[in-house]
Formats: sequence, structure tokens, C-alpha cells
Amino acid sequence: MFRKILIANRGEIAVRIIRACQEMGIATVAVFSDADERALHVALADEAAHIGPPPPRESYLRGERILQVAQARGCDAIHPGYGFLSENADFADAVSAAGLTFIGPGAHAMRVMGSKTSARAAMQAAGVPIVPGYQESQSDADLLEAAQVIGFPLLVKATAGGGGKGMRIIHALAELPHALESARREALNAFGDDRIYLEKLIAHPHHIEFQVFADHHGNAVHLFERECSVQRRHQKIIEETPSPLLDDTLRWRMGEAAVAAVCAVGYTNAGTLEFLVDAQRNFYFLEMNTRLQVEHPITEAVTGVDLVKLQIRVAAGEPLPFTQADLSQRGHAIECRIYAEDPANNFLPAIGKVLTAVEPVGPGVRVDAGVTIGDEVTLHYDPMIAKLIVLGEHRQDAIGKMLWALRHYVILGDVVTNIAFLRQVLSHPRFQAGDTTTDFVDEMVGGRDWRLEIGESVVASPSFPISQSPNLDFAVAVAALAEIVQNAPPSSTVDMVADGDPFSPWRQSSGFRLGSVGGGGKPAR
Ligand code: MV4
Repeated sequence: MFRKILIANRGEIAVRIIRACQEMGIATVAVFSDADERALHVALADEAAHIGPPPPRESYLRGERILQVAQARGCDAIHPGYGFLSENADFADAVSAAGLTFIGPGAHAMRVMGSKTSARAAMQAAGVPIVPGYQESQSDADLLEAAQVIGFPLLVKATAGGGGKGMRIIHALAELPHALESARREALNAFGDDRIYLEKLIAHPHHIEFQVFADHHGNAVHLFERECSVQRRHQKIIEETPSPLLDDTLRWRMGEAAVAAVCAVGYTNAGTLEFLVDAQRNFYFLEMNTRLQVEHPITEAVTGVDLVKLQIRVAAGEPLPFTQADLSQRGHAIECRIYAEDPANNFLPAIGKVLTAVEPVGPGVRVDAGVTIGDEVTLHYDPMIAKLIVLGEHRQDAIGKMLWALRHYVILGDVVTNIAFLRQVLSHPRFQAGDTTTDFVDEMVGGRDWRLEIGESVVASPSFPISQSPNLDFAVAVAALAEIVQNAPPSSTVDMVADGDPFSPWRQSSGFRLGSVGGGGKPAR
């Protein structure tokens, strides 16, 4: 087993990986930019190395420099986390060439999957269903002819793409020439590669992904699906497993396809097969993510497998400790991503200092946070503050648990969070019914089918007058801030009510947490 691992990442995922290493008795080296000198991942690691200024290009994306640090500190392996260098095949090659282990797939599989068209070709050869499309030529004449065969609406996509960049929707042939030109320009700008291909548009799809794992001894399994349709602008907001859409038959068929895909490209370590599932429950391979995903904890929750430890063990050459038949889904898990963004202001990042945070704790509740009290959420990196994960007995139980946890998650400071918005999504009839296609959040937001309570989206600070806020969570939260941060009794004018929850500790007039706060239990709203 490895003795020392460098974690080439920051934030919650760096913290998550350090935790796994600590549990395994492996020493850790963190890397940090100027913006992260006092970050949680730096404090938790055994060692830390400064790698440059805040912009990722000058720090977390500097593969050579990070590799030098790993060698200088005597590391045997590098874990890239997600984002940054995690899907960079050249970096994986450089790590191996230096005699260290890249904790992730081999560079060959990363390259095949990195090109969306070579991935499609590999999947087609493996018998995995792909969306009908055309990728055989870059000439406008050929593409126009192919478009008429595919039919409309269709999508122009970037070969080097992912995340929707360079994607154009075409409703009629006349739109195609202009769309080809603008898609090529955008793709060249974003990826340095202007190649494009065509795909039939799958309308109102579910986005369902399968977690896969393969070792270096020829064993490959899937660890079931994650329903990721609740997203906005290609940013996932809520993920859950099992997917309300799948039955055992479809789950089995998609799982078989996912494992076939893994075997076809000689994949090793953790990966994710993304599928679109249409209204008729046809499924199509979309792309493969050759890394650990943000939403991996929900899979951990229902399967009982620690995916990060398994990544480390498999990278060290150990065989998978289970077969497909040993794996099952137990219960229902949901993840909410807590972002420093303001739903009332077009979801723009609302960054700044976190003055205090009170995380929900209880049976089946997990918080993966990369930010702690006193930390700053900056514009240099993703504005995700934390991931809140719950495991319930079944879907309704998990929803109830998540709503409870969101009501008891207090984040105060300059940041505005999407916590109140997440509660509204979870309470929405379509989410409650499991009817979440990729258009759901846009339709909910665009149709004003939601409402933010006044006070929930304002900048929370100790100076904001509590008496002017009709929002009770907010008032209670500021009261908590007053007590915890200022260590002084808050205003007795605060009504100690907690969002209608009669068993909330916020409600108690003495004892737990807010013992010194007076006031009675006036009924909520
Ligand atoms: C599609 C599609 C419908 N039909 N392809 C968006 C990002 C990129 N990874 C692929 N994407 C899509 N490809 C066909 N043929 C719809 C999307 C899509 C989407 C996919 C997954 C999750 C969220 C999405 C949001 C909008 C569009």
C-alpha cells in the first residue's frame, strides 16, 4: 500500500480524500494557492506545499509543478480529485513516467473517452446504445446531408466537448450552416479543437449515470445509478439514488451496458457512464466521466462502499473485494449541493466570508464541506460550500430527512446560499412525484413556480435588523450567530420558532444550544 499521497485538489473533495487516507494510515500532502493558505484541506493534511497564485492555470492546473512537489515530498501516488487535472491524460502519463501512481484510470481510456466521437465509436462497437448521429466528416455538405437523414430537432455538439459548451439546437435545415460556424468557433475557443458532430435531440430526457469500477485483474462491476436530472445550466443541484424512473429490468440492462463499456476500453479504477433516458425509457450513452464524481457519496450511502478508499486500493493493485452479485442498493440517498449563490439574483455567485456555520447532524445525515468558519468563498473557484447527503429507508423518508437537514443547516456571513431554494425544489409536486427531467428546474424557475421568502436571500450579517426579517430561520440563525460568535445573549425580541418543526432544538427555551435565548414558542407562520 502507498505510504504517502499528494492530493492535487482543494475544497471538499481534497478534505474527503485526506479523510480516507487518514483512515487507511496513509500520510497526505496538500497543495494550495495563495487563496487557500488557510483552507481546511491545508490544515488537515500532514504536509502542505504552496503552488502559486489563485488562478487555477497558475496553481491547481500546473501538473509539472505538482508532480515535482510529489517527488520532493516522497509521495508514491497522486489523487487528482475531480476537475483540475483529473481527466488530463498527459498528466496521468507524466505521473506514471515519474514512477508514481496516478489514482484513476489509465491514460488510454481517458483519451478514448475524452473525445466524444471516439467514445461513441467505442460504445457502438461494444453494443452500448448511442444516440443516432453523424460524426464521419467535417464537411458542411456531408453534415447537411446527414442532418436530413437524422431529422429535426437535432444537436450540433463539440467533439472535444462536455458540459454543453459548443452545443447548438437545430430545428430546421436552414439553421444548420450558421450553427455549424458558431459551434466551431465556440469549440475552438473553449477546447482548441473545432471538430463537431451531430446527434438527434432526445427531448425532455432524464440524466441518469452509472458508477463503475474496474481493477487491474480483469474484474469490472457497476454500483448502480444516480439520477442527476435536477440541474440548472449544466450545474447539478440535487442527485439521488435509486432513480425513481428505473425499474429492476431497465437498471439491469443499463448496468450491463455500463460494464460492457468499461471492458471495451480496458478501463480501470472509478468511472461514470452518463446516459440519457427518454420518455419511452430508451437509454442512450452520452459520455463517460473518467474520474470520481462530486455526487459519489449517494452511491456510497446505498451500497456501503467507500469509493475513495477503493480507488486507492485498486490503484495500489488490489483486486475488487466484491463481485457484482455482492452489491445491492439499500435505502434511498439524496445529495443537495449547497452553493454560495443567490437564487433571487439569477443564481449569481454571492461570495464572501462564512462567519458561522451550524451543520445538521443525525442518523443518516452526512455533510462534506470544504469551507469552515472564518473561510472565504472566492470567485477563483467553484462556489460550492458543501454537499449535504442523507440516507433514508425509502424515497419519502429521504426527502423528509433532507428537508429536516436543510432546515437545520445554518450558514451565516457575507455569503448567500441556495438552501431555501433547495427546500422549495424538494417540496415541489414534480420532485415529490419523481418527475424530474433535465428541464424541471428551468421550468420551475422560469415559470415563477417558486417563491423565496423575504429575508432568506438577503446578505446575512449581524448588523441586519432581526426585527425587520419575517423569516424565522433567518432570525433564529442570527440569534445563534449572536450567541456563538459574539458570545452574548441576543435580542429578546426574537421569537424562538423553527420553521414549524415542534421538535427543533431551536424551539427550546432552555438547555440545548440556545439556552440563554429567551422568548416563547409562538407558532410558526
Ligand atoms: C443531449 C441532450 C439531448 N439530446 N444530447 C448537455 C451537456 C452535454 N454533456 C450533453 N447534454 C445534452 N445532450 C442529445 N442527443 C440533452 C443534453 C442536456 C443535458 C444532459 C445532461 C444533463 C443536463 C442536460 C441539460 C440540458 C441538455
